[in-house]
Amino acid sequence: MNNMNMNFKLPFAFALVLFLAQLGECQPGVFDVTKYGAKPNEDISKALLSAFKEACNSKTPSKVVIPKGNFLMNQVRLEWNCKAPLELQIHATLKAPPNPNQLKHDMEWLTVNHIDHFTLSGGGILDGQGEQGWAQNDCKNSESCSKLPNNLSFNFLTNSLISDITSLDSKLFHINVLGCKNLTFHGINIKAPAESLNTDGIHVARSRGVNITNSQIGTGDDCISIGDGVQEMHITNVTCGPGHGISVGSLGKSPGELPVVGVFVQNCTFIDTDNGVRVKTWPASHDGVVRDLHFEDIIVQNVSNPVVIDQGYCPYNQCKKELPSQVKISKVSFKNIKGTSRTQEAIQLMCSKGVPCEGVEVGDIDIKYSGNEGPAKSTCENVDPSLVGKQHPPVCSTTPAQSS
Ligand SMILES: *[C@@H]1O[C@H](CO)[C@@H](O)[C@H](O)[C@H]1NC(C)=O
Ligand SMILES: *[C@@H]1O[C@H](CO)[C@@H](O)[C@H](O)[C@H]1NC(C)=O
Ligand SMILES: *[C@@H]1O[C@H](CO)[C@@H](O)[C@H](O)[C@H]1NC(C)=O
Ligand SMILES: *[C@@H]1O[C@H](CO)[C@@H](O)[C@H](O)[C@H]1NC(C)=O
Ligand SMILES: *[C@@H]1O[C@H](CO)[C@@H](O)[C@H](O)[C@H]1NC(C)=O
Ligand SMILES: *[C@H]1O[C@H](CO)[C@@H](O)[C@H](O)[C@H]1NC(C)=O
Repeated sequence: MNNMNMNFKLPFAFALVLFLAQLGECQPGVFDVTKYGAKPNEDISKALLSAFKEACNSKTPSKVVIPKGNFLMNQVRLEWNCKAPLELQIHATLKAPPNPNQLKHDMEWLTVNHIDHFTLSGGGILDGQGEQGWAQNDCKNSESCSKLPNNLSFNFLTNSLISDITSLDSKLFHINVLGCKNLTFHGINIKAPAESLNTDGIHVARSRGVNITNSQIGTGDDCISIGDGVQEMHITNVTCGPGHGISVGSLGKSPGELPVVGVFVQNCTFIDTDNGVRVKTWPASHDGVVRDLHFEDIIVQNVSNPVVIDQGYCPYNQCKKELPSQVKISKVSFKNIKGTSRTQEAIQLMCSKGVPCEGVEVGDIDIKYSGNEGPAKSTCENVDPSLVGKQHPPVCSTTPAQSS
């Protein structure tokens, strides 16, 4: 391009920019919910839905924006055949109705379904206002207790990103992920009190390529729980606590569960949690497969049970515990795990006598028991791990109950 051409084009481009700027708030591709009737401290559900539907019909990438401020939001499901990538920017604090009886039981609070190239961002806060709901949760007494809505639900998203969002005090699970492919969570902050029941941080099932990075999760239940059918999941630089740690499972309770294959937990820290990294399967279970789990570079601080395989998991004591789990666990490694445990049980590898664990590798372990009843110890059943590097406490060395 020669100079003359440039000279001619620059002022023209400048005029075009001015003209676009004069269109003012109607920036192309930006759908601000306040232009659709959303008002502070009022329910924005309808406005959000309208803005979303228009954005979704746009043939070029679009943004739905919830600006800074406090808004109420009822249950919303964003689900449409979007024509181009769509970003939902939540800069606001959104509050759920506090009374769970006001909510439909067959719907989450905010659901996003079936979108390719979806992004949720904006640094906003989703406040589930769960306190009233927790008081009604009777999961301790009943198995069919999942009647409270989850906070955020992402289903069948592909190539998507959830970043820079805070979820507070969900009524039940904070974030539920099902059927997604290539979904990244980055910079997520989840908070609920240690005593809130079943407020799992992020639960993922039947998904491939879900990554969770640079996030902080403190809840009353699992930090991250991994259900059946999860493949190629990477969890990196996540801090958990309080709560129950990162769990694969529980598995084996229902027939037809899909294998869990390829879970990588790296550079994660657990503070004041009940467990660190854990695999749990039910006794008297259906068949199942868990393969290729790798836990590496983990710090535990004041964690009750830092490393756990529990194939006799039966939280409400309603199982036939004498019948073994049929979920086969293989190719699992625990490497470079350091810190302190709150009980002597630093390492528990309790595999099924029906299908003993295979290919378990334990690398460097340095866990000190912080109490004074004696040293930290390990307990092992039906597993014969290969040991690499140094283990403190010694792992599976003095256990009589090795598999034969
Ligand atoms: C997920 O990402 C991988 C690697 O980038 C790609 O090959 C695959 O097609 C993606 N999956 C979907 C459903 O887009
Ligand atoms: C998840 O992380 C792994 C390891 O860093 C990477 O190979 C993979 O591409 C990531 N997946 C996505 C969807 O970003
Ligand atoms: C780990 O995540 C935290 C946010 O929880 C972030 O501040 C920090 O920079 C991350 N570290 C690395 C090495 O990415
Ligand atoms: C873990 O953290 C270390 C030190 O911050 C860093 O060098 C390494 O790349 C990290 N590993 C992963 C998988 O992020
Ligand atoms: C260890 O964790 C327990 C349970 O969360 C907590 O009550 C206790 O204060 C913690 N101890 C220390 C020394 O942080
Ligand atoms: C968060 O709270 C809302 C309102 O109770 C609920 O609908 C939603 O499902 C919760 N999210 C998760 C993932 O638990």
